[in-house]
Formats: sequence, C-alpha cells, structure tokens
Amino acid sequence: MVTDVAKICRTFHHCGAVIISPFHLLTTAHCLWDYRDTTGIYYVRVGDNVIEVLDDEEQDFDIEKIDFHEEFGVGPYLNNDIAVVHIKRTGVSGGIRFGNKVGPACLPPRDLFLSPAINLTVSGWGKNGYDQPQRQKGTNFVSKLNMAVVPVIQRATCKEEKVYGPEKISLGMFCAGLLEGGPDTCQGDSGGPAVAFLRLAKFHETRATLVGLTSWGYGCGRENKPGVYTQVSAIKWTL
Ligand code: 4AZ
Repeated sequence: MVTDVAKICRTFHHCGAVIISPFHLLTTAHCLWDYRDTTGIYYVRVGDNVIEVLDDEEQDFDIEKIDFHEEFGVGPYLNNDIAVVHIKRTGVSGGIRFGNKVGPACLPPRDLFLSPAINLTVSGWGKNGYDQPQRQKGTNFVSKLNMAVVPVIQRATCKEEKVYGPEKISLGMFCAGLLEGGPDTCQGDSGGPAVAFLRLAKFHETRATLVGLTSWGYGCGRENKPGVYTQVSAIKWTL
C-alpha cells in the first residue's frame, strides 16, 4: 500500500502495491504519475489491515526512487500501467521484514497463459461502490483490507463493443470480473495485486503468484464493465 502525506501528521491511503523483494514493490504507474516530481510526499506502508490501527507487522518506508514504465500511457489510455517502487536503504535496515502477514508475491512466468477460467484474488482498501457518497472528508476508502475473487475474462469478450470495444484493451491488459456485474475492484484499489494460487514448476505447493495490478474500469461492479488489470507477465519491466 502506498500512502501519500497530505500534511504533517495527516496521511491518507492512496493506492495499493505489491511487495516483490525486501526493497521493491510493484504498483501502477498512474498511482504515482501526477506527483512524479515530488515523490517525497509518498511513503510505503506494509502489513496494514485496519488503517486507523497500528497492526502487528505494520512497517513504513520512505521511497528512494520510482521507475515508471518508459511507455506508460503510450497507445491506449493507461497502457503499460506499471512502476517499480524502490525503498530507501537507510543504515542497518534490511528493508521490509517478512512475517506471517507480510511477504512477497511470486512473479509470474514470462509465458504465463491466462486461462479465462482462472480465479484471481484481488484486494485493497478501495471503495465498496463507485457511486456511494463520501464516508469521510478527504477519503472514502474502507478502513479494513478487503478482498474478492474474480474470474479472468476472455480477451475477445472484453473487446466486444458492449464491453470495452476493440481499441481500449491492449496486450498488456486483461479483464476480470463478472459481466453480469458483481464483485470488482474500485477506486483506491489501483496498484494492488490480482494473484492466482498457482503451482509453479519450481515449487511443490501453490504460491500466491502475481498476475495483475488493478488499473482501471468504468465504475465498479457494473454490468459489462469488468475491472481492467495490468498483465504483469506481458509487459517488460526491470528492477
Ligand atoms: C479507479 O478509479 C478504479 N472497477 C480502479 C478499478 C476499477 C475502476 C476504477 C475497476 O482507481
């Protein structure tokens, strides 16, 4: 989770992110792009559950630098929506301490085939509905980490005219959710993970494998407007 600091002592949840190493997280480029010249306003919080409470394994980190995808926004809207967040290396800090509630997601194999039948677990502190009135001034996100399970939608289906049409869904994106409407990610979930519990060849048990990053959609939970995710395995990015 990446939080931006509005004023000293007043901070807000801003976007989700995914730990991939003790010093690196992935998030969506659009989350951090507007203030890319003043990234000092952001910090990273891991191990959070209830925003207003100091949870067990909660840890905050300053950001050293952010690498945006070089072709973010080139082509369709929010194309290549990915960024690598580097945590500041200070003194003896070994970076993010992993525990029972804090840990990295596995990265997907480069050739991962996203079968439309596959179920993804999405999570975040985003809104419970797009059209809901603001809960509190300054933020209308939920206070406790939420999750949902959404099926991957076939690319051809997502490009149908009644869904997003042929132009908007690039090869670096995929859609997930139910076309009849229902569980979905929403504003505030952006940058957070869509994971599949996959058994990768090199492991003997299933691991949470990062498949997507919550990127965009028209509203939330609407009929024929599923969530759109950055397809992590289909985009070139480096640490
Ligand atoms: C947003 O505004 C947003 N229903 C994120 C995800 C979705 C829609 C909007 C998907 O950050």
